[in-house]
Amino acid sequence: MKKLRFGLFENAQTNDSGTSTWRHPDSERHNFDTLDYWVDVAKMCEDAKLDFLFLADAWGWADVKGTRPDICDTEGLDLPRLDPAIVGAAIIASTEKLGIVMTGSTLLEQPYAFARRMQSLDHLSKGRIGWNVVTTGTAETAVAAFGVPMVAHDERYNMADDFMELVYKLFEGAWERDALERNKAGRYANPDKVHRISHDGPYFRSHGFGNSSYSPQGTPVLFQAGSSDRGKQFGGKHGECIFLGGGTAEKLAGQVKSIRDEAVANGRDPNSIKLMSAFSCVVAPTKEEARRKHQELLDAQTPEVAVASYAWFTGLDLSSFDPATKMSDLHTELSQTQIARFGDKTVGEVLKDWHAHGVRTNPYVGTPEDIADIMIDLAEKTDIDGFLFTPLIQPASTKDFVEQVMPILRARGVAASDYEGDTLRERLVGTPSPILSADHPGAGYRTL
Ligand code: 9WY
Ligand code: RBF
Repeated sequence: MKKLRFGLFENAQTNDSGTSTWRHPDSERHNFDTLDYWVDVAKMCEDAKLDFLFLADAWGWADVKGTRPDICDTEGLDLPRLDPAIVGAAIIASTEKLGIVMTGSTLLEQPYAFARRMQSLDHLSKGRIGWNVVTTGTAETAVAAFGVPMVAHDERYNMADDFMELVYKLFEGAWERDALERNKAGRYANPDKVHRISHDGPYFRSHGFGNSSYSPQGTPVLFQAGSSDRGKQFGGKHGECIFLGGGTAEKLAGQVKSIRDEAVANGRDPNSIKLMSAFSCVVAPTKEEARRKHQELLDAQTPEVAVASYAWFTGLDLSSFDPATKMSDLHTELSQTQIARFGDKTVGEVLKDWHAHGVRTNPYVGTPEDIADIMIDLAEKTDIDGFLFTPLIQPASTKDFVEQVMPILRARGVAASDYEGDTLRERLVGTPSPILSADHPGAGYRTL
């Protein structure tokens, strides 16, 4: 079996993803706005040889019929946050090999400034940066805050395609890879290798020179997580690593196949896209202890948090519907994934599910051997390339996972015992060099 890849899902806020776990005695997340918190988490990832630390991010807040529920503040549910790129920059200094993947919105960022931010991080980290490209599902309150017009779900992806074309020009085409000579007796840069870019797209325009030079990876490793139809199309074109929301082996295998097919339709090698499934677990030396720990987490959750958090993702107040309503009858222009994932379930069933695990996948509960068996079985049946570990409480759940489960995965030969390759792209995507492979659409913008 191929060696699996591992990332840790994190969020620079107190209480993410819809479960009210910040009050748990082992949770340190209420200190998310301290450097110590992030240095400790990053070191734990690097000691465990995880491939990367992923910082999710979103804008906006839960808004139910124009009102923000008080519970969002009392439970630290969606605000306040820190900027993931700044947290990422802080982590660079205290790590050497760990990849750092940040979420950035193609709806709300300015491509020209955003490209420079990514290039700066890639330079300073010597090529350890990834960018999770999102179109921002929680758009309604976010666009109000930014003072820009609302854009519908699928159109947000058209906008994202335009954003990508412009940043590829800046990442790949503006400065050639060897433009800088840094020769005190000669010249600093070769002017023949510095180019004007020109972009007049349907949404974005830019003319002139790139603000940063070619960084170690050129384009940061491109991550994507959209599982709507339009999201999958976008991922199959641009994504090098795609996050899947988790679920049964059958569901995952279907998603893996459709994304690899989309890659082929875009002229790409289907195996060059790495697919990583979100994965949660509650692990303890005995099954009984694991079940007890899980019950503690369920008891920490309240129905009000479940309702408010679901509303944040979709704008829908599930408590206002008849519990027998079919989810497939609901519609949102916010995150459609959060309706589609529940198939034919009813509103009442989804409220129970959300109470148990929020936006995360339902956790597996068991001994370290049980969890390792489940992970290996899932990987064998689905052709995924690895897992994005989504902890229920931080840092305690990650500590349990890396101390109890990772050693078993390593002993069974499915997890690497050390970092291989210098840059995140070489290590994770397996390219022969740090830059985008030739069959990726971004490589076409490179000036040779
Ligand atoms: C995240 C994991 O609904 P769609 O399929 O279009 O912003 C795009 C959003 O609407 C979703 O796509 C999808 O990208 C959601 N998403 C994540 C999804 C998964 C499965 C594991 C992580 C995700 N992280 N949307 C984020 C995130 O950090 N920010 C975000 O806006
Ligand atoms: N964030 C979103 O803004 N929209 C999503 O649809 C979304 N889906 C996610 C699915 C999974 C399985 C995971 C682990 C995370 C997801 N996130 C999503 C990211 C994250 O949970 C979210 O930004 C924070 O919860 C915001 O408080």
